[in-house]
Amino acid sequence: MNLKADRKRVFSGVQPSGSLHIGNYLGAIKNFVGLQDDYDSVYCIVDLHAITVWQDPAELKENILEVAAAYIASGIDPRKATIFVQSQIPAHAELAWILNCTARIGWLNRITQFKEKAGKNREKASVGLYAYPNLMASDILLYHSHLVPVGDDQKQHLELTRDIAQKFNNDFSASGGKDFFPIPEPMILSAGSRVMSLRDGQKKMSKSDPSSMTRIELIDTDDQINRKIMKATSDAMLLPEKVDDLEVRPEAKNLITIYSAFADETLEKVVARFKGKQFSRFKKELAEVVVENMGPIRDEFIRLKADKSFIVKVLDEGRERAAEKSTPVISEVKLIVGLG
Ligand code: AQP
Repeated sequence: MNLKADRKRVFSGVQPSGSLHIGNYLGAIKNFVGLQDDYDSVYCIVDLHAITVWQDPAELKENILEVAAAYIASGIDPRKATIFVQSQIPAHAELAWILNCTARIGWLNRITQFKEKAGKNREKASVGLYAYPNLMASDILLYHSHLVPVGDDQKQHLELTRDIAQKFNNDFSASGGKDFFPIPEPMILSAGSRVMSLRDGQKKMSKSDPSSMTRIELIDTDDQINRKIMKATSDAMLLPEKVDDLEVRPEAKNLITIYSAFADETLEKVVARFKGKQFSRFKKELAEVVVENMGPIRDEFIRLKADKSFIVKVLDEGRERAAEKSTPVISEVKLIVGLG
């Protein structure tokens, strides 16, 4: 059986867990677009991940379609890339169970995202939230993926995926597992790989933050973008003279990083342009560059959201293509493990 893709394969996903924001866009989706011409690109809507924390069922259904619309509005072409819903391919959950038996508890205990998301109430967190990284490993390995474009927050999960793949290959080397899973490489682009909250430069911009003032959402109007940026937390000083000065000024660093990512300019260039200026002046220009980039994506996103039959068709076709790619892998995994 030939499990090898003709081209190297890229896999990534976004959770339909709320309104997407510029962190998701800059840290992940924007990079997906650039890869679709050169790689066999598989972009998933990871709804099984989303339910590791409670989701309103009606909203979840809508959010799934919204992530698909956001992918396409951002420039992912469904004729080039496979766009599909994770729960529609049961092999994700099947392989995740097998990998639950490969991964070690000690490995999961080190995952910082679980600690952050579970917070003080760890005993009350779902088992799914704890085992989340194993499901993510399953998503990636099920497609024999080589590259995984993600934001900086997912780096540790990627390292775990590599450990799981290596252990699986070793554990089953005698029954066909040797080199079975390619060891995937993370792809973390520095500009925009960690966009912080507009209200707290130490906290990641996140869909689940209760305040929408902390993030710029894909759906935001130009006015909302302007207002959120003008009200973003800054500090009492003028803009810094050197990039190094940003290290102790998290809010300034965040706003300058966002500018640099959207304007596609280095931090050095942005700092040189605005050094010694007032935040109010800089924020005005920042809002302009964000509106210029996100405005057309928002308009297309709204248009696509209203065209449900098109989105459903894209997802149906994506499911078929994802099944074609993943069925031989899960069948082979079962043979290797001795199941069935
Ligand atoms: N703030 C961010 N900066 C850069 N990249 C980010 N990503 C998320 N937040 C930022 C990247 O977006 C992709 C999809 O993320 P996800 O949907 O899997 O969930 P998440 O990482 O947990 O993101 P959120 O927005 O914070 O969602 P909630 O609040 O639901 O947990 C990933 O590649 C991620 O790195």
